[in-house]
Amino acid sequence: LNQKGCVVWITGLSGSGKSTLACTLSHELYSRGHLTYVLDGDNLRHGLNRDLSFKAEDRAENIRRVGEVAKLFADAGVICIASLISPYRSDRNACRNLVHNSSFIEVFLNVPLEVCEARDPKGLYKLARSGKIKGFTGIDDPYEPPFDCEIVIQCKVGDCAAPKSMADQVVSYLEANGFL
Ligand code: GGZ
Repeated sequence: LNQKGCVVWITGLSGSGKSTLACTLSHELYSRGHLTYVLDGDNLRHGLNRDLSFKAEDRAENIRRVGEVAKLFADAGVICIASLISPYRSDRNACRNLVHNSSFIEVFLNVPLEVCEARDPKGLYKLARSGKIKGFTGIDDPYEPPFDCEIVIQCKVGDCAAPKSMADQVVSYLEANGFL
């Protein structure tokens, strides 16, 4: 394995396309002969993190655990792709410090709330708007965008890039910075 491990940390709202980007990026890197592993927030909440709620303290613990696991993968030389809402800057920065700044690549999937809400793939925004889910990120719970992250993927109303071109943006960064 001729590869330096790293953590690609994808943050953004529910419905912004984090899981799709993670999966597309993973396939793209695999096809180029790189070893990757995807840690998806929503999936991990069915297993490793099944005891955690969406309160701020539990989100912090969720992100801490995933950060620790991501670090193990990176230490093993794997490109670990983590996709979690991770709405708090302090939690993301704690991961950055844990993993080591030089191998932590924060990707902000910047999709307007109205776009995420129009997609509403699981109907969760609808439930949040009607008050059936409380503390939903972007509705009645905060999302703190990064001040300064390695990659910003912009999506505007009516103008979102295809997942493949978003993944290519990350691949270019990894190439330019010696991770591939
Ligand atoms: C945000 C919630 C909530 C609340 C359930 N707030 O889009 P999804 O459905 O498939 O992914 C979301 C997932 C968020 O899990 P994370 O581990 O990524 O969150 S965090 O990083 O904030 O800990 C969403 C679903 O869980 N979901 N309730 N209240 N998202």
